[in-house]
Amino acid sequence: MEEFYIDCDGIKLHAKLDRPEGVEKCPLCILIHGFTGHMEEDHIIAAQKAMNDAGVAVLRAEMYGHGGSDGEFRKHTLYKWVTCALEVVRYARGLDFVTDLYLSGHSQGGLLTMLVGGMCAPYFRAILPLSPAWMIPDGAREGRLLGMEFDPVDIPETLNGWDLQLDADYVRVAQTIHVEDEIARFNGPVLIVHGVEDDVVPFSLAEKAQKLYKNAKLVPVQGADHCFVGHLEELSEALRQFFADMK
Ligand code: FER
Repeated sequence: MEEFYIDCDGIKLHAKLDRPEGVEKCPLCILIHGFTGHMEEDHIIAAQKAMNDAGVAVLRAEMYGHGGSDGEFRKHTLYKWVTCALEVVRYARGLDFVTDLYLSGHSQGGLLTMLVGGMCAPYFRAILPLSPAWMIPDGAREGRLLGMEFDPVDIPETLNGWDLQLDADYVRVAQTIHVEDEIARFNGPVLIVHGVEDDVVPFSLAEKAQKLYKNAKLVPVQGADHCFVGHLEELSEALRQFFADMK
């Protein structure tokens, strides 16, 4: 494992690179955590290990305001995350051992995967949104986020929900994002893995995304919650199988 920082216009992004043993060149998957998350969460580590087992190097990176990266949580927005992710993609494309590039992320990182997947479609062999929280932009437009309701026109300066504080800019930015446009721009293979009992991001959203993508596979994980607690093996198996099929 190599640990380092990727510079994003003066914002330091904390990153770790894990390469499978005994191979010189291999594919690489960028892997991003979710909202309030970080790269050491159990489901992120499980995904990283499964990908390594499948012969894929994994670049975990923490986005603005999260984990060991710069930035304040309350000031993060999806634009800032997109800007960070584009810099991580640039970094990954400069690594000379990499054959094919993949992008994956959990929840808000899954939403990011769908956005950047559309924006940089030709760069990715496939994308893997895990429990993607792609209802966030609609929630921002409708005034429903963090389990609370607010005025989506006259947005409160601070959203207080789930014991967190988030600046209004998070909502303003999310309101401008149209995930369907980026879904339509990605024609390659997509793997969605989603817990059927997820009570943070409903499973029905994964079914909707699977239908909208031209070439998506959905692996439902029966009995699993948002972070696949107690079901990490099913998540790992879905990832190993997907990468085996990519060979
Ligand atoms: C929300 C529901 C889910 C929300 C964020 C999430 C900002 C993200 C969850 C995650 O990334 O795990 O209402 O509001």
